[in-house]
Amino acid sequence: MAQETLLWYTKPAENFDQALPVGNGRIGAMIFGGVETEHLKLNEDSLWSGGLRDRNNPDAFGALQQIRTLLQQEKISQAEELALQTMPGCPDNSRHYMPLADLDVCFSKESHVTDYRRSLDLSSAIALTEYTLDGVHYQRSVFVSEPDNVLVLHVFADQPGKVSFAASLGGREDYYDENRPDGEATVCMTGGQGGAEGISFAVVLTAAVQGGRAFTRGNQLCVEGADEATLLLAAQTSFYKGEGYLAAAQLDAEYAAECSFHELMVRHVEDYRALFDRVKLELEDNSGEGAQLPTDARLNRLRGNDFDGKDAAGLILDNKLTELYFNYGRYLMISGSRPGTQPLNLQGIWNQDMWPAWGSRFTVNINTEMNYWCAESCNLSECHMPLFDLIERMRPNGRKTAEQMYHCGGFVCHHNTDLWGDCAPQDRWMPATIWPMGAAWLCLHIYEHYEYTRDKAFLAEKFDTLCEAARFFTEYMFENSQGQLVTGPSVSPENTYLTESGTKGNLCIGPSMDSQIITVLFTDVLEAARILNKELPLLEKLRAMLPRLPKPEIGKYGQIKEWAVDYDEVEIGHRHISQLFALHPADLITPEDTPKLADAARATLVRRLVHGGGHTGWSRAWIMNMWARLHDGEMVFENMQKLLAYSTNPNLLDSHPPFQIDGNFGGTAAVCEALLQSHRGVLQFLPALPPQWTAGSVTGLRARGAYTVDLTWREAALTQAQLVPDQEGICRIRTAVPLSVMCDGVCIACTRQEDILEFPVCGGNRYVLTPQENE
Ligand code: FUC
Ligand code: CA
Repeated sequence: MAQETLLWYTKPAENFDQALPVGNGRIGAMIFGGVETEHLKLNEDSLWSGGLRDRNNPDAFGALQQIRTLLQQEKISQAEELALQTMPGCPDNSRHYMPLADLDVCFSKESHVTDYRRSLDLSSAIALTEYTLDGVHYQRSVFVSEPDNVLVLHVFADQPGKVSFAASLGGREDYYDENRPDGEATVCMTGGQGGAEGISFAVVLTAAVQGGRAFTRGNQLCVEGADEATLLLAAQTSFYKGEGYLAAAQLDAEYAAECSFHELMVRHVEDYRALFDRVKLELEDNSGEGAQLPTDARLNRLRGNDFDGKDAAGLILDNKLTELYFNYGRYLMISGSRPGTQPLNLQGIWNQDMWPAWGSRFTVNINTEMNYWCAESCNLSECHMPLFDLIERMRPNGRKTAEQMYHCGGFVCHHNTDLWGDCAPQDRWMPATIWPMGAAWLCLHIYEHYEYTRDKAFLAEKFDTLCEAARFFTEYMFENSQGQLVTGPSVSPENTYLTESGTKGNLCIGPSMDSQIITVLFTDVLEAARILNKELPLLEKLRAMLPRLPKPEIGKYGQIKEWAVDYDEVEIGHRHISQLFALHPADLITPEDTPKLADAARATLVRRLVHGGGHTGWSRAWIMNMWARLHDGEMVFENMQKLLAYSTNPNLLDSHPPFQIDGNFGGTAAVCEALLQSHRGVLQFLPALPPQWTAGSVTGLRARGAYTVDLTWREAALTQAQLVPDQEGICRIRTAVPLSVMCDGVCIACTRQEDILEFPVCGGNRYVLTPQENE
C-alpha cells in the first residue's frame, strides 16, 4: 500500500470534515461513502450569489483627508469612527460562494456489511468505497474528469445483476427551480443564484448500465439489476456558458455517455498524472506503526508529541504522513485550479454551506495568496493561471474604487474580492476592512510566475496590470513628518495595537506590511520594464519614490516593527504576522544579506509563538515558511507536526477551524521552502532541512530562473543535485560545500566567491552537481 499517496478510512464519513474531495478545477465533490446511501456534496466554482454590484461608498473621499489628519494627531477613536461611517462598501458584503447540489444514491437497506473501506488515491485522483454485503463485494469509484467535464460514479459488484440504486439531486435547501426527469435515464436540476444579473446553473445526471436497466421514476434516476452502472454528472453555469448553460450541461453528459467507464477513467488518469507525476518526494521512512493506521488515526497519533518537553528522542515521527500531506497539497491544486476555471477560494472549490464562513470568498490579505504559494515551486505553473484571470476581472472595478474612494488613478482592492472582482471594502470591521493593498499583493504573483517560468510573453501581456497596480500608490501615498511616503488609513491585517496612553486601535498610517508590499511591487514593475525594454513616465516616478518608502525597522522587543509607531500589540500571539511579509513571501529580509533584520524576524516569530501564535492552520503554515527562510529546519519540523496534529481535519484538509484550505497549500509550500529556495537570484539546496528528514530525495521541483531541480541527500547532507534550466543564463548557487558541476559527462568550469558558485547554463541541458568534500 502506497502510504504516501493514499488516504484511507474504515468507516463512512459522518460529516464534511471526514468526507473526501475530488474535482476537475471547476466541478468539485465531497464523498461520504455511506453503504446504504452514498452522499456527495457538489460544487461548481462559478456558483456565487448574485451578480456584480457597485458598492463603492460615495462618502469615502469626502472624509479621507480628515481621517488622515486625525490619525496623524493620534486621535484614533475619532478617526476610526469616521472611517467606519464613510468608507465601508454599500452594502458591507461582496458576493459569496454557494454549493451546487447534493447527490444521493440510495442502495438497498444495509444488512450484513464486512470489509468496509474508503480511500482516495492521490496517484490517480480516484476515490474508492468498497465493502462486502451479504457475500457480494461492491466497489464504487468516483472521479471528476477534466478532459470530459463530468463527475463519474461507477458501481461494480462481483456478482451479476447485483447493482441496484436510486439516485437523486437535491440540497441547496429550496434554492432551485426545476428538478425533474430529462429523457429516458437522465434527471436534471436547474436554478439561479439570485440578484438582477445572478448566475443560473444546470446539473444533469445520467446513467449507463451493463446488464439490468436504467430509468427515471419521478425525479429519481434508478438502476435495477445491473452488473455494473456508471452515473455521469455534468454541471454548467451561465457564468461560463451564457444562456446556453443547460444545453452545455446536457451535451457534456451526452458526450461522456458515449464512452465506456474504462475510457473515461483512462483519459482522466492520464490527464491528472501529467501534472501530478512531475514531482516526487521521498523522505526516509520513520513512520513505524503509523504505516498500519488509517489516516484519521494516524493524524491523532501525532498529538502524543510534547515539544515543550523537548525530548527529541521520544518524538512520534511519521515522515510518510508528511509526504502524504505534501502530495495532497499538489492533488488539491490540480483538482481545484485548472486553467480557465476560478481560483481557489477559502475552501478551494469544496463548500457545503449556503452561507459559508467568510463567504468562502477570496480573502486577499493572506489567504488567497497562500493558496498559490506552492503552485510554481511544485511545478504546477498552469494551475496558477485562474488567479491572473481574476486579477484582470478586478481591474475595471478596482479602477472605479480607486477613483471613487481616493480620487486616484490605477486600481485598488481591499481585503476581499469575489467572483466578479469586487474591489470595495468588505465587512464593517476595523481590523481588516480599510486596507488598500489587496490588488498590489495579488499582482506580485504575476512577477513570481514570470520568475519561475521566464515567460516573457506572459510578462508583456501583464505589464499594464502591474503598472496600473503601482500607479495607484504613486497618487495615493502621502508624505509623513519624516518625509517618507506612506499609506493610510490602513491596518496591519488584522492586528490591534495599544498606544502609550492605553487606547486600542487598528486604523493607522504606514503599517510596515504596506510599505513592504509596495517596495516589492515597484521593484517588480521596474524589473519587468527592464526585461521588456519599456520606458514610460510612471517608471521615473517609481524610481524616485522607492527610496522614500519606510524600510523594515527593529522595535523595542528586538522585533520587526509592525506599525510605524512602535506600539505594543493587544494580542501578542496574533495569527497574522504581517510585518514579516518582508521575510516571506518577499525576500527583503534574509539571513545572509540583512542578518540583523533576520535576527529581529526570528525574535518576532518567537514572541508570537510563545504567546500562543500559530493557532489557525494558515497561520501555522505561514510560520513554517518563515522558519524555512530563516534556515531553521527544526522549527519547520515542529510546526509541521503541529499543523498535522492540531490544524488538520480527518480528511487532511486544513482547519482554521473551520475548514479553510489555505493551510494545505501553505504547508505544501513550506516543504518546498525547506528543500529548495531560489529568491534573490540564488539557488539554495536543503536550506532548512528538518533533522528528522535525514535521508531523502525530491525530483521535479521548480526554482526561480526557470529551473527544474532534483535533489538527493543522506545524513542530512546533499549527495547530488540535478538542474535542468529552461533557458540559457548564469546559474548562481549558495553552498557552503564546494560542488563539482558536470554536464553530459563534461566538467563545467565554475567560479566561486565566498559561498556563491556560478556557472553558465544552456536551456534543456542537465547539470549534475556533486559535493567535493576534500577540496
Ligand atoms: C482573515 C483571517 C482569518 C480568516 C479569514 C478568512 O481575515 O484573519 O483568520 O482566515 O481571513
Ligand atoms: Ca477552480
